[in-house]
Amino acid sequence: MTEESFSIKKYLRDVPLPFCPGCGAVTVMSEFLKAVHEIGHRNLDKFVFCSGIGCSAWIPSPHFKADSVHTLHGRSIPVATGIKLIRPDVNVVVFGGDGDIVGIGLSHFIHAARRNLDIFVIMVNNMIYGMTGGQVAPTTPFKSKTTTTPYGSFEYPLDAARLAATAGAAYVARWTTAQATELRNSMKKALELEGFRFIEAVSQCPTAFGRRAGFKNAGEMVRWFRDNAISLKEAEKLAEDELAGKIVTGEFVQRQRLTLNKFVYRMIEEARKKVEEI
Ligand SMILES: Cc1ncc(C[n+]2csc(CCOP(=O)(O)OP(=O)(O)O)c2C)c(N)n1
Ligand code: SF4
Repeated sequence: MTEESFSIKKYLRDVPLPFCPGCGAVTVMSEFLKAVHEIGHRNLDKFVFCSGIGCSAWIPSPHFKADSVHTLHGRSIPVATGIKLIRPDVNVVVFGGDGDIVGIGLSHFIHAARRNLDIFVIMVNNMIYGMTGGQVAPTTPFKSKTTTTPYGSFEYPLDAARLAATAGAAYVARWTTAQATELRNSMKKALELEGFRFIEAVSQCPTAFGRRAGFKNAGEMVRWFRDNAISLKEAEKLAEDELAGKIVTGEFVQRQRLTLNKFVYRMIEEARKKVEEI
C-alpha cells in the first residue's frame, strides 16, 4: 500500500477561514488534522466535533468535513457528554478557547475530567478573550495589559493542565505553537487513548493579546514561546519565583481508569440481566 500524502484540503470544506494572519489557531488546526492523517484516518467520518463560542471554537465548525456541533459559549463539554453517551462508537473531540473551556465552562471541564468522560478536549490557550476584543481571561499572564486591565492584570493565571491532571484526567499535555511536532505527536497519542484527554496548546493571538502586551507581531510571540517553554523536569528544579514567565510544557499525566461510558453501559447491561431474571 502506498502512503497517501497529507493534504489539509481533503479535510476542510471550501469555506474561508475566519482567523487573523498569524493566529495560532491555524497551527492547532493543521497539527490536529496531520495527527488524524498520520494515525491512519483518511476522512473524519469516525469523529464528532463540538465547540462553544470564540475564535478557537471556529476550528472544527464549519470548516472540518465532519459532523460538528457549534454550541453556546462554555457549553461544549456538556453537549459532548450527551453525544459520547449516546454514540460511544464515535470519537468526540472538543475544541475551544481558554475562556470557553476554563472560564465560563470551568465546572464542566473539572467534572468531565473527574468522571473520566471519554472525550478529547483541545484548548487553544491564547491567554485572552480573543473574539470579543481582548478582555482579561483566567489564563492571562500576571501583569499583562488587556482592554479590561489597562494597568496590567493583578490576577494569577489558572493552570488548566495541572487542574485537569488533579481532577482525574486520563491524559494531559501542554505544548506551545512553537512546538508543533510535540503538539502533533501528543495529539496522536491522545487520539489513540481512552478517557478524558486534554491538550492545552499555548497559542498566539497577535490581534487581541499580542499588540497590547507589547509584541510587534505573531512571529515575535512564537519566539517568546520558544524561548520560555521549559520541560516539567526543568520546572521541578526551579523555585516559584523563578518559574514566573516560563511556560511549563510536556505530558502531565497518563493513567488508566474506567471511563464514564464503560461504567454506564456496564450498569445498563447488569440492570437488563436483573430484569430478565425476574
Ligand atoms: C453566555 C455568553 N457569554 C459571553 C459571550 C461573549 N463571548 C463570546 S466569545 C467570548 C470569549 C472568547 O474567548 P475564548 O473562549 O478564550 O476564545 P478565543 O476567542 O480567545 O479563541 C465571550 C466572552 C457569549 N457569546 N455567550
Ligand atoms: S482575534 Fe486573536 S484569536 Fe481571534 S482570530 Fe484574531 S489572532 Fe486569532
